[in-house]
Amino acid sequence: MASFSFKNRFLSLDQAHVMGILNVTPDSFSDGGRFANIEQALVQAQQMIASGAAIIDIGGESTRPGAKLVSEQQELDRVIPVIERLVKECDTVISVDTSTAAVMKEAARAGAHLINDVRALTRPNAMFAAVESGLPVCLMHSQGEPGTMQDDPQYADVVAEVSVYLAQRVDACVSAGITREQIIVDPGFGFGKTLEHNLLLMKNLQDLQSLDLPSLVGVSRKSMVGGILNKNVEDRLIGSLALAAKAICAGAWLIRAHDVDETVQLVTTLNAVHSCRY
Ligand code: YH5
Repeated sequence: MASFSFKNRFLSLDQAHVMGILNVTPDSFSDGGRFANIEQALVQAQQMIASGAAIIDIGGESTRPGAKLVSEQQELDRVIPVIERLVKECDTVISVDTSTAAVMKEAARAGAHLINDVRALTRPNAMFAAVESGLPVCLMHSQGEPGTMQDDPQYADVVAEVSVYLAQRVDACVSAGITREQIIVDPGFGFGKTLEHNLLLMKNLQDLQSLDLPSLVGVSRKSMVGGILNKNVEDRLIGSLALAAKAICAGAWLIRAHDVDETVQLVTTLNAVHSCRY
């Protein structure tokens, strides 16, 4: 039974798992002050863990299309207290969704187990901070910055370009001192991609397997689902689950999701089929 190690915590590579999304951006909370926000985030995390999340992904920067950049200090203030508490109070893998070197450093000190970077360690000092932390990393493909990435994304061959980009970032990490065993890759659905690009990537997702690394897929509630079904964000669960099923069948290892209970049911069902012996 092969497993991926996150410092002192481990996840089997022989089955798929769910990463629950914990947003600690101010727009995700009513204005109850910092303490109330932390407590509310912890309650939400414990609910996701009870529903079977294998990883909790904590993010303090909104990377939705058109979102504004947050300052380093804002990001630190939002995520570090939540990481500190969760590492103490649960035995789930704790991931930090950040591109900022200082946040990576502080998150590692606070006990985080994974750095999830939608900018694949391209920001100044991010590679160095990740190497210094000794933590595994998730490298995601993106074209452009969240503020403008959906303006006019262009590719000659989106599937090939995403694969080549990820392979190059993996090489950069290995050169900097991160081992291949510490790397997860992610094609970055919705990050500088039209609906057509997202569909092509999903249809050909098995091509990513040639990198021979575990992969993460995040489609939960994204505009890709909205574009297919013409549904508002609160009505995208079924579409998100359908894409998650397709992703697992194409070899994805982790599914990043808001609706953890439903996504765990989906993943557990497919795991049962895939581990059936005859
Ligand atoms: C991802 O795919 N995504 S943040 C727009 C939405 C809904 C959700 C309503 N961090 C990923 O979740 N990290 C984010 O429309 C991520 N992979 C990895 N590794 C964006 C997000 C979202 C955006």
